[in-house]
Amino acid sequence: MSPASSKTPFYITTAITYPNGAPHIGHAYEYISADAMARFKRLDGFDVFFLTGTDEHGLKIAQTAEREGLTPQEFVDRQAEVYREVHELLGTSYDRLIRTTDPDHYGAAQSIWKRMADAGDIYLDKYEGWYSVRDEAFYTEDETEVRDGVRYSKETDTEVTWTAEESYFFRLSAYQDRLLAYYESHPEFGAPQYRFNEVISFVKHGLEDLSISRTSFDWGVPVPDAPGHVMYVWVDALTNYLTGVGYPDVASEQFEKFWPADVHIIGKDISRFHAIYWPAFLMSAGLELPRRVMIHGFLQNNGVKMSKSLGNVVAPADMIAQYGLDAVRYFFLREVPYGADGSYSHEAIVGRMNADLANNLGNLAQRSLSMVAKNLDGVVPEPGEFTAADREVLDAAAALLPAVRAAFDRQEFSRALEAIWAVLGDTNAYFAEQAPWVLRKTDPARMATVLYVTLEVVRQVGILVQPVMPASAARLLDVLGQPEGEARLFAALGTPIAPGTALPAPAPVFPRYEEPAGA
Ligand code: ME8
Repeated sequence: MSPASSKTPFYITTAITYPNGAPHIGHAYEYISADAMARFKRLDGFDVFFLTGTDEHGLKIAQTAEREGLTPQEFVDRQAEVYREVHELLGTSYDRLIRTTDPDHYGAAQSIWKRMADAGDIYLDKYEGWYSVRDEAFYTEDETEVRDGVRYSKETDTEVTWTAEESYFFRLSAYQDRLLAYYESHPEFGAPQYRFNEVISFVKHGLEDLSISRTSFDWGVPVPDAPGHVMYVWVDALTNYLTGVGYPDVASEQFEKFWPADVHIIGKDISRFHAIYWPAFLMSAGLELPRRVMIHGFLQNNGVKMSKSLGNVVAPADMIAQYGLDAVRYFFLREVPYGADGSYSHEAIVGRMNADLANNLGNLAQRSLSMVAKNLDGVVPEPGEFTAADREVLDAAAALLPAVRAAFDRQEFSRALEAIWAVLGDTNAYFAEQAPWVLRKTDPARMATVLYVTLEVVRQVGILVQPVMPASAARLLDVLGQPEGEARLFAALGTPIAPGTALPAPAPVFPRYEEPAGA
């Protein structure tokens, strides 16, 4: 075994969530997708660091805390725990759950501020403009509109209020050309292209300097040497990606190894912060830029936007209780092309569970395994010479890893799963055509070969779906006699299942979803 230090590092992050409300399916979607990516890279031999967490400062948090009669600190302590529990429920394999109230994060945020100030990019002026507390974002007058006497952000439809205060500014306007040049020379930086194009056209329209401190409240990271000023929450929040890997100690082993991040996973509403402000801050601070910002879409309930007033906000816990964690993980990653907006519904989830999981994968595994148990003493048989039909499915399964890897590297999770299920479809057809239950009487040696081929495809699939369905894949690999550890890494895909492997009693791994009686 090579030592861990020789592995290629891979650093992945999610957005850090505002913990002011209850976790919803949109959050779960982001955590699940980033988690699948992190697990994929670990299985593929990378040294992964996976960061997620909570964004605990800012006016929105301070106001919510006040409404609940708590201090901001009491409020975020309580809410951070709620989000920690969601991660536990989802099986998120994070390496650190960062909180922007963690002591090391204050030092990191103040350090990047000082670097930007030293670069001459921060100056003191007066801010006058429209602020959305909900978005923690500033809007220009023409980005807002008035309806029934209330002014809203056109883009996000949240209320904005007139804000006038002394503020530090970041010279964002000076970065327009450098950002455009960077996008041009790094075509992998923003994805998917159709979402990143919006970012590019925003930058092309011209950038205004950004207000980056507030004096009207104190729930934030203090600006160095500027009493009364706290940092604009987004300066503090974005810096979490540096804190998570050891910044400001840029000479630390962790920082040298993991920075720059390989991919920031974020939703479409915050692409401007990640693909414009964040690279500009890093350029100013003389730090490397993340390699990629992957912008996912929004999930809707039955095609309708989730909102508290409509009462259609689904709690991740309820969905998991109903369908099981792995079915939910599979559904989200398979159903919606990553980047696009998507919708979920009971019918769609049950459809995927029964067709893809119970039928195509579960039945194939169960039928082949129970034939081995009944007819071959539960031992993986020695195959005979492979026919063209055998070779076709075996070769298709062996070709999956490069295809699935290429898809994951672009966060095209649905394409990866589609490729795997295409092979399962072909293998089901092969199994039906070869009819091993007939061969049992006519040609037992040939039956053994067909079962061997089928088990080998199921093994490949079991290994490859681990990032998406960790617990079910583990059970599948258990019944295939594949021990935990090396036999389950992607490196093991090239070594076919060993004849003579004793298999435990087969147990179904993917049950059909049955409507509860009376439903
Ligand atoms: O924006 N579908 O936090 P947040 C899919 N604190 N994704 C959704 C979604 C939906 N319906 N609703 C929200 C923040 N999201 C900041 C981030 S990062 C330095 C600071 C996504 O709690 C959203 O796009 O409002 C974002 O990526 C994440 O959930 C957290 O949103």
